[in-house]
Amino acid sequence: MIIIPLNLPPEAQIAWGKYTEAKTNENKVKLMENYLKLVPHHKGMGKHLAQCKTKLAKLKSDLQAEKLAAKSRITGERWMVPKEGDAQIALIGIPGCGKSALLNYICEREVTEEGEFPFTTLKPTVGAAYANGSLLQIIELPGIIEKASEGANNGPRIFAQAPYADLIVFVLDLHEKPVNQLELLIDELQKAKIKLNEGHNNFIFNRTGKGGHIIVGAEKYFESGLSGVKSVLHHIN
Ligand SMILES: Nc1nc2c(ncn2[C@@H]2O[C@H](COP(=O)(O)OP(=O)(O)OP(=O)(O)O)[C@@H](O)[C@H]2O)c(=O)[nH]1
Ligand SMILES: [Mg+2]
Repeated sequence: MIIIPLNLPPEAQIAWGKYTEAKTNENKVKLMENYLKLVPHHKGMGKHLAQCKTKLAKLKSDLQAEKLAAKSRITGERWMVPKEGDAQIALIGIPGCGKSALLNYICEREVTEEGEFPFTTLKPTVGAAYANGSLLQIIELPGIIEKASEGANNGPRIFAQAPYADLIVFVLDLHEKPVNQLELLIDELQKAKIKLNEGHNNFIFNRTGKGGHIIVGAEKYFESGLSGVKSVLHHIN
């Protein structure tokens, strides 16, 4: 909590009052900036000014995170979340394992509803947070169930997003046989041809003289026919 010095000039007192009444982060940033212009910058105010500047920096980062989350909110039939910010992080887990709770905790606000029953989050849900100066876009993907890779619970749409993430976080409910959950997640991701702990393949597209293309570096994917070809296309950024 910021403690207000007793010897503030009247105009700064009024500006502080306005700041404390602001409801949105956008207004808080504006009003704090205005307040800082009116506070005398002498030695006695050093500690107070430092506190206000720290608060302003936090407000600015919260505002940026809010804007990023709003920009990438999923509406209507749209599912794919375009990458915004410095990194995209996907939270993956079985239904009801605590993905929404974790998302809300990391983002320090109620980004999404936590449900008493599984299958509460049915579409990708996006939040944002700052960590060490980096703006992170965090996506809760709907729960993965058995046979998701074959289509269950929108599995293919979930797996279409996963390769775009810079990091996939497995969220496990420690009360519900976590090892089984982990095995299920890894199994379904592998069946969906999503590579874990490997870099992107370096595919090379060579145009042929006759108007076609040769793709170099994708041989192992082509062994599985059309689904392999689709998988290759998914892995190309
Ligand atoms: N005690 C406890 N409860 C938790 C924790 N994390 C989540 N919960 C509760 O578990 C329930 C499910 O949590 P959610 O965060 O909605 O789970 P989810 O993975 O988002 O679920 P779906 O969106 O349905 O897939 C909610 O009632 C949460 O409040 C935790 O760490 N401890
Ligand atoms: Mg959820």
